[in-house]
Amino acid sequence: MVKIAHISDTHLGYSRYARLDPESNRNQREVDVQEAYGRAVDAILERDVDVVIHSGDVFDSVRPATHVIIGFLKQTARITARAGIPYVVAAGNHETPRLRTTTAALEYANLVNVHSAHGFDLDYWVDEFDGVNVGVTLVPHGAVFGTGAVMPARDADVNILVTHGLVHGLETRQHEMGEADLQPGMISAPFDYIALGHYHDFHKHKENAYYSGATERFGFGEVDSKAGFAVVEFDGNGLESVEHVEIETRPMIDLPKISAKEMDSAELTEEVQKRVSDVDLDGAIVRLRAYDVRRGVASGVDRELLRDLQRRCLNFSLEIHPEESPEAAGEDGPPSAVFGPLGEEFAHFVNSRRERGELEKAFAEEFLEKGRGYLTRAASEEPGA
Ligand SMILES: [Mn+2]
Repeated sequence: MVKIAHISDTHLGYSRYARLDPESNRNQREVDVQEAYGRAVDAILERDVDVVIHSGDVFDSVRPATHVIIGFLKQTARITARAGIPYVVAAGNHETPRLRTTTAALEYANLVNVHSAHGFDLDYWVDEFDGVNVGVTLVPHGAVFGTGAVMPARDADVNILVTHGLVHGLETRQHEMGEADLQPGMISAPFDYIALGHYHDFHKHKENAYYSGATERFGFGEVDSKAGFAVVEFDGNGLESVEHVEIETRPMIDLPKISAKEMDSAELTEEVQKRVSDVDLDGAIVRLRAYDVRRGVASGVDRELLRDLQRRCLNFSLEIHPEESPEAAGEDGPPSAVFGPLGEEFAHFVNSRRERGELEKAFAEEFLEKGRGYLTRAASEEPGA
């Protein structure tokens, strides 16, 4: 019997919204994502697994900040150095440098004994557990395009393929850009298990191929996703079971949409009030979308109410759509205005001044760009740095 933990899409270093964690002064969502990985490590250690496999997008970017890398190494060392459990990873699209000469941040993982495939070649790792040979073929994002069908190694008892990308027939929502499609042929060989990364929901693609899902949610496209990882067991005949283990994350709430036809500002305010009453919003990430909003109505919504909601929630955004319905706007169609994140509110302020002719075009653009830069820096700067 061999048991593995299959984890993926931890996206360490992801940050969003202007709120800072009061203790560390770092972006609160970045801290959330780091803590979600820590909770996944806790849950993995409780389950007495033989191997941990990460199927990519460990980091959210090619150049994660130093504290993000250190956070990853500290948590991962609890598995490798302290518990002595092997850990293998194949890089995803988010962390793969465009240039072959750029060093990948996953190179650091070697320092805590992780076996990491982050270049442009296939890699193979093998180990033995109670007389059972487990062979893991790793196809990192950089090798996906040049690779045809991958075959299992002949001398292993349990054969696992790890790769990162989107299988045919699935669509990612919002966070991903669709730059990582997998060719069906590549994952067609008779592996005992194919550990897939990139799609953020736990998902069975084929009898032997699963996405473990992400360890957090990275936008409202994933509001219904359950964060976690998978525990996979093998017996003498190959794959025995795949179980999704959920981990706790910050609540994300998509409130029922408002149809604002014929409403004036006072009525829209009242409707917002109704939607948020009796909902536990404290600390949550909350979105409320209003459709069919007439021109000029949104700017008259009670600002005191919106400010109060923004104080209670990690982030509260009221999205204003002039279209009649979500279908008319496209389910994630861009709103005409968002009352919420500071940067978006600032952009709205500058643009409406410009539209009214109070600011010249060139000045407004420069003002907007500079202001956004300051806000972003203010949100990400470490004290004293
Ligand atoms: Mn990805």
